[in-house]
Amino acid sequence: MKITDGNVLLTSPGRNFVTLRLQTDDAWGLGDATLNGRELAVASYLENHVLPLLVGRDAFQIDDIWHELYKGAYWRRGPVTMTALGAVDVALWDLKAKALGVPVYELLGGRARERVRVYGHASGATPEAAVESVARFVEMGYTAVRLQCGFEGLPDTYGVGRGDLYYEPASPGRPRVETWDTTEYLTQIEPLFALARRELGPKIELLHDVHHRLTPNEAARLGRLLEPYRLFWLEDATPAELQEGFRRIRSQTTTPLAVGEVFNSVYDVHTLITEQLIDYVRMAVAHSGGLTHMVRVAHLAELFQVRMACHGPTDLSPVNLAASLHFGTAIHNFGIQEYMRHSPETDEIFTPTYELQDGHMYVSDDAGLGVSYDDQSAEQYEYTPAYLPVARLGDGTVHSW
Ligand code: GCO
Ligand code: MG
Repeated sequence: MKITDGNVLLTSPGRNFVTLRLQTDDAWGLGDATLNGRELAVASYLENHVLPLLVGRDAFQIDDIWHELYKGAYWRRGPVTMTALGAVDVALWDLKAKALGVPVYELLGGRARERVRVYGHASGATPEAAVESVARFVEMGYTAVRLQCGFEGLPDTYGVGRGDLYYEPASPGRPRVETWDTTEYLTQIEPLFALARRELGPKIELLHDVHHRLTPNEAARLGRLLEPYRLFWLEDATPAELQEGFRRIRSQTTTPLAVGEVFNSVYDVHTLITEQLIDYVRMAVAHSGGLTHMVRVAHLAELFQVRMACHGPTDLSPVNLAASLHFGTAIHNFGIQEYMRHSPETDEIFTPTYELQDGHMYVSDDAGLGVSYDDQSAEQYEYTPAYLPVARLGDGTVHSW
């Protein structure tokens, strides 16, 4: 079944999405090629350097195409390359599943579970508002909720949503500047979780994202400080490039650790996995070479009792969420899926068929990923350059955002 055509599609229903559509005479498949704030780099990589190599290739040779694009480029890894490769890979799985008339999870080994547990994003300008927000997620049926809030001296810190359900950190124009202060954070975070446990009881699973802002030693202190509140995980406790940094954190605390949303290769995570320095790998299917590569990461992780929990923010499209849910449905050592609701305008373009019920997601049994692309709705929204914020300390020094 030969690939006859491919299109890179840009749309911006409140935020930018890049989608790859690959076609054969009888089927089509979609892949998410969105890299927040660097969208056009991936679009150009695909259009200029990948699509010309794909037309005429057998769409069913997914693994061979993966290796040709990975090894054949000579220049390996990196977010732009691996996002482009991820879009091709997911589009080919979608296409092949459609051509065979089965859902993607069947090709990944079949169902390992009936439904995929998700966690929601609660946040508020103050600890009180954030804990109330968790309570609303619990009322909606969620069994796991991420808790972030603004603190005194840190009004615009990472993770505080502008509305209750939609979270969008990127903004048009030059990057917004946010202020960071580690002492303010480390002195106010423990009372937040104390309040949450007092109000919400011991059972609800609570998660927290540090967003790469601490050193390994500060992160170790935080992990210890939060032990009494039984976190489900502490995410991105220290900048993720330094795998060895996690040795310090791991040796000091039993708080479970998750990391990986800025990774794109198994080589970014192999020390963390093989030394059992983390509990969850949070790589995104879209940014990590697609399902083909993520299955390899999952198999390595399984050998070391590490679980998979794919990055699933709203700055990736429903195509990526659907791919993550098929992965979560089929992969034995899957842990939990991040879920932030997409806007109604986004869902109108992609019309996803997955469904949320009682804090769990169900993928449909439609052939492929169960997501489509409505060109007409998409064309209403023109690509608008937008950037993530930059963080600076009080004295003006740049800090990890
Ligand atoms: C998460 C992430 C996101 C990122 C975003 C950057 O845990 O979902 O930290 O909120 O900040 O994906 O584009
Ligand atoms: Mg995160």
